[in-house]
Amino acid sequence: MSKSPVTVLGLGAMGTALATAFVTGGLPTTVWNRTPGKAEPLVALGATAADGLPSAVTASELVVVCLLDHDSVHETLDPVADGLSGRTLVNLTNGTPAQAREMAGWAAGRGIAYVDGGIMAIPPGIGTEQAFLLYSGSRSAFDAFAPALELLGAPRFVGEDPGLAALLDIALLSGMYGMFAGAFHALALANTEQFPAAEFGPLLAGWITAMASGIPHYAHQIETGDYATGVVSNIGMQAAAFANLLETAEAQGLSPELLAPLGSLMSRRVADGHGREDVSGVVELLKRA
Ligand code: FVH
Repeated sequence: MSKSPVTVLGLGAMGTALATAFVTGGLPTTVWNRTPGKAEPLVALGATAADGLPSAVTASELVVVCLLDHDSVHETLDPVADGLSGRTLVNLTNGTPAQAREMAGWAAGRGIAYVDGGIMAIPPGIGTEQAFLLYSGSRSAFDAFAPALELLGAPRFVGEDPGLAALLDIALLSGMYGMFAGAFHALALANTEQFPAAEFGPLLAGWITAMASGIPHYAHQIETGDYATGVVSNIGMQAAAFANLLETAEAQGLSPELLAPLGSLMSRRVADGHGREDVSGVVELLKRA
C-alpha cells in the first residue's frame, strides 16, 4: 500500500480512533482539533500535530473530517476551502442525506473531490474486523484512497449519490435504536420482578439474534409490496398477543411508550383487512402521500 499522507480534523473519541488507525497503519498522519491538547497521545504514537487549521488541510491529499455535526463541519472548513481545493475530503461526520448532498455541492464548487461516509462502529472497534464504513460520492476519489480507508474498517462504496451513505447509515442506526427500544423495555420488565440481569441479559440477546434472521425475508416483502407470501406468524395473531405486552407493562408499573406505537400500527393494519398477512406490512402505514 502506498503510504500517502492523511490529515484528520477532529480529535473527539471517533477522530482519535481514526487517526490512531492511520498512524499505526504506517501512514504519515497530521492531526488537528479545535481545542488544543487532544493531539498529544497521537503525537506520542507518531502523528504530527498541525500548528493550525490551514496547515492541517494542506499537509495531505486526503483530508478526513470527523466532527460533532454538519454545522461544525462548515464552521471548520468554510474558512479553509481554498486550501482544500484540489484535494479529497472524506467526511465521516454523522449527518442527513440532505446535508451530505449539500456538502458535496459545496465541495464541487471549490474544486474539492468529495466522499461522504458513515461509520458503522464505535471508537474501540475502528481498525478491527467488526468495523465497516459506508461511502458514497466521488467513485474515483474513493478508489484512489481505498487502501488508506481500509485501515479504518471494511469499506463499502454504495453509490455516487453523495447522500446514499448517510441514508443507509441512518437506516442502520434506526434499526439499532428500534432494537434498543425493545431491549430496554424487556430488561425493565424482567427487572420489575428482580429477575437476575445476568441470566436475562444473555437470554434476551440470544432471542433478538434469532429473530433478526427474519429480516432479509421482511426486506424482500417490503421491496415487493407482497406481505401475503411465506407468512408464518400472521399479524392478526401477533396483534392479539401484542395487547398482552401493553397490559403486562401497565400491570408491572411500566409505561409501554417504547412499544405502543408499533401496537397501534399493527391494530390499524388488521382493521384495514390485512390480518392474514405478515407484520412487515405495517410499513405501508408509514408512507406519506
Ligand atoms: N463515538 C461513536 O460511538 C459514534 C460512532 C459512529 C460515528 N459517530 C459520529 O462521529 C462524529 C464524531 O463523534 P465523536 O465520538 O468523535 O464525538 P466527540 O467525542 O463528542 O467529539 C466531537 C468533535 O467535534 C469537535 N467539534 C464540535 N463542535 C465543533 C465546532 N463548532 N468546530 C470545530 N470542532 C467542533 C470537537 O472538538 P472540541 O470540542 O474537542 O474542540 C471534537 O473534536 C459524530 O458525528 C458522531 O455522530 C461517533
